[in-house]
Order: sequence, then structure tokens, then C-alpha cells
Amino acid sequence: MDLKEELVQIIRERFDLAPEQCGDRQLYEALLILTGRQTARRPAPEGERKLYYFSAEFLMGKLLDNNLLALGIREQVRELLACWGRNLDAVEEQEPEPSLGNGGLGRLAACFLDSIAALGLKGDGVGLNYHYGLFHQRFADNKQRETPDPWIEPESWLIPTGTSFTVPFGGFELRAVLWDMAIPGAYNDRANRLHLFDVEDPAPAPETGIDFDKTAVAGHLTSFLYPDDSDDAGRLLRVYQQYFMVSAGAQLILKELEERGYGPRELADHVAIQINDTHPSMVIPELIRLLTGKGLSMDEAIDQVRRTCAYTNHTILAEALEKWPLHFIQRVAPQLEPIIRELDRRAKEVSSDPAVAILDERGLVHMAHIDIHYGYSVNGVAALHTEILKKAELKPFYDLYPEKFNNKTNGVTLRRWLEACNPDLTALIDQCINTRWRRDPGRLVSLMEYMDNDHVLSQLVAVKQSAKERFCRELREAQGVELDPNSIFDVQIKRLHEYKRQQMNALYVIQKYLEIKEGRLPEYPVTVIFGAKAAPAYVMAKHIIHLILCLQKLIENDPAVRPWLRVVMIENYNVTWAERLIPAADISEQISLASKEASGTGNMKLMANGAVTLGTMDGANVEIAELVGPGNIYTFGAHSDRVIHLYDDKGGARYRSLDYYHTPRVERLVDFLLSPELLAIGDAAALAALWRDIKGKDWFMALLDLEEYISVKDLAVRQYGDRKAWARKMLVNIAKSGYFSSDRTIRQYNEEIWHLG
Ligand code: 26V
Repeated sequence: MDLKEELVQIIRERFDLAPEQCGDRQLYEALLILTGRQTARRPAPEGERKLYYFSAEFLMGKLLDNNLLALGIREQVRELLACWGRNLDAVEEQEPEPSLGNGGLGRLAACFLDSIAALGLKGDGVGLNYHYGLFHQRFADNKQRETPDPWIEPESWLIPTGTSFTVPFGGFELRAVLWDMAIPGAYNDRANRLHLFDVEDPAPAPETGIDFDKTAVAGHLTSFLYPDDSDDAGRLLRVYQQYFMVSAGAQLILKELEERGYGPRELADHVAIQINDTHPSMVIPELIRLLTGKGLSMDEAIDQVRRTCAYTNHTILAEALEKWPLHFIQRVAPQLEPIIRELDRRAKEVSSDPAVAILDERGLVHMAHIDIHYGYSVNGVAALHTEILKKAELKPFYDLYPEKFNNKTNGVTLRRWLEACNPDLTALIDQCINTRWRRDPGRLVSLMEYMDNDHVLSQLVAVKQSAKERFCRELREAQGVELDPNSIFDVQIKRLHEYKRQQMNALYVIQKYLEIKEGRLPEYPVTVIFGAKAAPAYVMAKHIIHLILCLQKLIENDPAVRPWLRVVMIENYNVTWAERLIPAADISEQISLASKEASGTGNMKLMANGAVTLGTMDGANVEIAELVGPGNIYTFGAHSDRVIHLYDDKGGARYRSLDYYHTPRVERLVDFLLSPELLAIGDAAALAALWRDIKGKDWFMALLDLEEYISVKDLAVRQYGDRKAWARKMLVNIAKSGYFSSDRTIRQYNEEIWHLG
């Protein structure tokens, strides 16, 4: 049966309608069934060793477009719908975005699944099926409000598998029910799977907001990603989630191993486990428990696990390095306690340095330390990040096990982040260098030959302009905000965190606002666009959102400033908004305090779509700067060595924000937080708390880099005026972005860590 016949039949069976009579919703459901059937027919890739990628987050984004592209039927479906008078884009609007992730780590996991499948490697994801996701963000009274994000509909990508496992908790047990999402490979006829475990009897969403009874573990275990951990019940729930995920995942691995005809002593020969940050780290003691239960000695079990598990570190922020009280683990999974104690005892035999202990004197279990002692690989996610791990954060471990450490600079799938989200730019690239770059993104570098081609440069500018106009339409429809597509789109999109320094960008806005009020107009109108969610319990992050929304309103209501400067914060920023905004960005804000951003991946997506980076020498920005050269990026700020030195002395004592506050320009900007203009709009207590924090603490040193940031950003705005010179910068950025394809990253993981064969 051909595609058209199959689709017509699905529509008839399901709705008893002819295609022309269907609405977008019905067509969406029909396409869901069609792609579901097509991927279900695909076998898994071949391979001696199978990868399991364990992650608490998979930030998948909408899947219809992606899956049609991977199945190679996107254009055919588009034409078919057009014959019926329908538009595929409108049908795709029907799809809810899965809410299974939070930020960079989760989106990276999704890009990796896409690349693993595209390269035909045998590898599945393992995670949890959160019913209400992270949360849905709304703005009210210039503040973030959280509501549940119930993304699972009766018709969805989730495939029931009929498989389930018993997870033994202290005092009770739960069934972990397995749901799958199919991950079709773009250049082959195979498909991998994302395995999502769920409780049998999920609780309904909370009535108001996202608060619920966190002790009701059986019903709420898979309600939310990262439930509030400001009390013990919340922290315990996270441990329940983690153990549920890894116990069910480990049981699945051993079941599949047996089905493939291998015994438990052959685990390491046939399985590789990638531990994505420390949320899945309990998979190590859990596998040891299950293997010893199958008759292996402790030595044998540890040996198998040590040759199976590899760990990726995604952050050096101390507060994000997980340490669980041993008594939590005792309560959640008492059977792991003796194993963790034994692992700790053996680690202490290897080194008596307390810095590498698994169990510390306060009774905390250092999850990353389990991974490093009992895994065979430890990787950072950008060159600078890996160097900092080796030289500073994990130095005692590097001294013990230098052979385990390696770098895998992150990447992004250009199928989603260029081909799918920016068809006009894709067509222009195809027209210049033909389509081979799509499979081999390194070939984008041939675009460098068009540096002096005025025609191509002006087409590039035109493509960017139409992307900006499209984004303006989409934002108007969604949020009723009208932007000027002829202004510079200056874009900062990422989770809200003090180290990412959205507050520094806000201080730039204040500087421009005050200049314009004084009659000093910028060289070019600028629109500063933010997209960010703040963790619900992260008070300072919420204050920063409040400041940005107040600035948005202040300028909105000021006809003298509006033509020159705008601020807009996108409500409920998610993958779908990123796909709309990234093609439209002119400037990519990557302004984290040097040493704090492990890599960044938004920086790569924006670069591939022709945005020019304005950034610190942090994370993968360093590699971007090396690739594009100094004329095609704007860098500023203290270098990581200096920042690390400033933190060195008993936690930040060397940096005194007041020294930087007391300069004429800076003081005025910071004090504007308490100006009558802002107080007339915002919440005085929130603004004052933020003002006090920046002035008196400024833990992530926004004031240290502020003056240089303002002058470099002014330079970028000035240079934007030379449209041709700017178009060259865009071209160089696109041309050099091939290195940041996640296909390259995954090849390196496979060649240097997984060896899937
Ligand atoms: C840690 C915690 C700690 C407790 C509260 C909830 C929570 C949620 C997530 C995390 C881990 C955050 C790690 C993370 O997302 N790192 C990001 O990983 C990206 C992919 O490697 C990288 O590009 C970003 O620079 C890095 O911040």
C-alpha cells in the first residue's frame, strides 16, 4: 500500500471521513497513527554492544515533523495535504510538546537520541514519563506562575509495551510500567526507542498550581520532573524517582541481555550504559545488587559494572552536584545501603583522601564519586569544561584515574535545528553547496567560498529578515506583542540562573533606557528578547524574571523609548519557541560567568542559524571563538582562571561586589532597580531583594564584567549597521557550525567510549 492509500484508510477507519472533510486535529491524529505504524515496522539497528542512555530528562520537542523527516516522507505528506487543501504546518500546531525535560542536559539527550538513530547505532534512552512535566509558565503581575503541563493526550507518541518490572522500595513495592517512544533513524530503515517508565496508577494533576502531597509516592512518583526539593519530602521523592528509573532500567537491561542469549557475566561485552549527570548514578549499586543476586561474586559484579558504565558531568556548580544523605537511601532502597558502604570501603582502600570518598563524614553519599570510581569513563562536555574538571573540580580523581577522563564537546542535531526549523536558510545553503552537508555537516565550511559573493550575502540578509518577520507574526498571535522586525534581535534563551547572568543583560537595558531618556539614541534600534523558566523554588531567579518583565512594561508604555529599545520575555519558553526564535536571532547572548557554563548548546543552534555570538570565554564559546576567528564573534569578560582565582579564597572572598558597584556608571544602573519608575510597576520587596543581592553579594560577578559587556555590545550594535560586513559574519558562523553537529559528538562517544561495533 502506498502512503496515500495508507493515510486515506486510516482516516476512513478512524473518523469515517474523506480526507477533505477532516479538520487539522483529525489529520494530526491520522499522521500520528501513520508514522507510528511506519516506525513500528522498523527493526532495531545491529550491534555487538547495545547502549542504554540513562537520563532524568529528555527534552524531545514536538516529534511529528522530526519523524516525518526521518522517515523520508515529509515532503510527500506535505504535498498530499496540500492536494486536500490543508497545510502541514497548521496540522503540526495540533501537537502538544512533550514536557520531559528542563534545559540543556535534557535537550542534549534528545539530540543524542536523534544522532544515535541517524548513525544506525544500537542504543535506547531510559527515563521517566512525567505526566505534568516540568511546569507550564505563565506571567501575571510581572511574575512567573507555575501550572501543571499535562502534555499526554489519549493519542500520543507513547507506545504501550506490555512490559513492567517490580521496583522494591523500603516497606512497599511499585510496578514500573514501560512506555516507549520510537526514534526512527534519518538515513536508514532502523529505529531505536526511548523507554519511559511510569507508575501503574498515576495521580491526577493538582487542582491549583503545582503543589501536591509529596509523601504520596505511589501516585505522584511520575507527576513532575524535579519536584520542589526545599523540604525532606521533596528530596525523598527525588530519590524515589531516581531509584525507580534505574531499578526498572537495570532490570530491562538484564532481561534484554538474556533474550539476546548472553549470561550476566557477559554484561560488559554487550552493554554500555551512559549516565547523564548524577540523577541515574544509583544504577551502579543497583546493577551490582542484581548481578550478585544472579550468582556473581561482589568482585565479579563490580568488574562487570565498571566495564559497562560511563559518566558524563554537565556542571561544576557545587549546588548541582548531588549528595544524598545515606539515611534517605536507606529509607528508599535499603537493599542498596550495604552495597554503597562496600563501594565506599573499597574506594577508601584506593585512596584515603577525603575528597574522593563516596560516603563523607556527614553521612552524605557523593553520587558523582560512585560514577568515577566504578565507571570506566568520565567526560566533560566542552574542552574548557573538561580541563577545569581535570585541573580543579575533580583533580584528586584525575590524579587517581587519568585514563578515565576525556572530553566530548556537545553538539546539536542540525536536522531539527537547521533543516526543520529554518527551511529558507537550508534552501539557500543547498543552492550554494548542494545537499551533501546535511549528512556531512563538516561540508558547511565550503560556504566560506561565498564570502565575497554579494548576491549570496544579500540573500542571507533577506532570509534572516523574513525569519524575523515570521517570528513577529507568531509572537503577535501568541502574546499580542508587536515587535519591529527592522530592529536588531538580541536573544538570550536559556534557563534562568544567576550564573547565566540574565541580570547583566537587564542592566544593559537600563543603561540604554537611561541614555535614550537623555536624548542619546543608539545607532540601531534593539529588541532584547528573553526566554527562560526559573525553578519554582529559586527565589533570586524569579526576582530576575520580575525585573525583566517590569522593564518590558516600562518601555512598552514609553513612546520616546519604544522605537529604539524593546524588551520582551516569551511566555512558557520551550523547544517549539526555540525553533521559532533561533532562525530570527541576530545576536546570540552567551554571557555566563567564565568557568560556570559547562558547554551551552543554544550557542551552537544560534550560530548555525547565522546569529553572531556575544559571549564570555566560557564553555563551548571558547571553541566557537577559535573556529570563527576574532572578527566574527564579540567576546568580553574575565577569563576562567581569574574567576577561579577570585573564588579560591574561602568561597568568593576575593571578589567584593561593592568595589564594582561604587563606580559612577554601575551604581546608577543598579540603583535604577529602586527608581520611582520601576517601583511604580513592580513589587518593591522583590526589586529591593535583587538590588541588595547584586550590590552586596553578586555571587556570579555580573558587576565584574558589566562595563566591558556594555561597551562590546554597543560595538556589536554599531557594526550591525554595516549590513554587508555583518552578513559575512553570519556566513562564517554558519560555515563553521558543522563541527557542532551532534552526529560528530556521537561518533566520538562511540569510537572512544561505547564501542558499539
Ligand atoms: C541539577 C539539578 C540539581 C538539583 C535541582 C534540579 C537539578 C536539575 C538539573 C541539574 C543538572 C543540571 C546540569 C545541566 O543541565 N547542565 C547543562 O548541560 C548542558 C548539556 O551538557 C550544557 O550545555 C550546559 O552548559 C549545562 O549547564
